[in-house]
Amino acid sequence: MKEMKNRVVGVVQTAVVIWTLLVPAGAAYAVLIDFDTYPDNSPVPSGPNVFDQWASLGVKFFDAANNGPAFAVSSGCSLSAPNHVAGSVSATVVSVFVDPITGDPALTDSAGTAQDLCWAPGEGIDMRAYDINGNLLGQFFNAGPGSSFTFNYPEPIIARLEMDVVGQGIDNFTFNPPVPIQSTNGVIPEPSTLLLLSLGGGLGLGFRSRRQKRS
Ligand SMILES: [Ca+2]
Repeated sequence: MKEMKNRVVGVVQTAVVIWTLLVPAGAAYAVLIDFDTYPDNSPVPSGPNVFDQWASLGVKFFDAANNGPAFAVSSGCSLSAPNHVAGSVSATVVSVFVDPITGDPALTDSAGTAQDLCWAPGEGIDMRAYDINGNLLGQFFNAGPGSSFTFNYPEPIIARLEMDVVGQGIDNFTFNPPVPIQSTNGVIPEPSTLLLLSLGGGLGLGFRSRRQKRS
């Protein structure tokens, strides 16, 4: 019996050691952007006001047609009130990942978005993930009220996400903190990055818990 207890204690201690190795102090967690406030907590006004204001968190947004700002829309349909986001001059909103310190291009292993709560058949967000060389990594047509979808990869390879808005608004955009490109060349991502893959997948469920009626 005593031997059994020692064995259990040993297993627990080993698990604690592994957890400590996998989750270093200060490990970063997925970033959520609701487009309702900027990183300094000031409100995002309606209009073409979604651009590089979140660069300090590792992402910039723009309209694919002119590389100018995307459009914040105050709407009762928004998943998180008051805003969701659409293009200013086209239907395609682009997000690029950047080093929060230098602003240089960076890569993430997980990125995606949810959409607003008012949905009709045929509506949705056509999402495409690209690597740093412009190669298409994955495509998904995200459809459904408040539906969330996230691209996940075992290493940071997503440089850019394109989102075609089809009768919907982008809201509650989420991604893992990007890493500078030079640090990923031939280097295996940190275990904490891999761990976040499994944690990040559950975020969308929380988004769907909020329900609003069409205004
Ligand atoms: Ca929002």
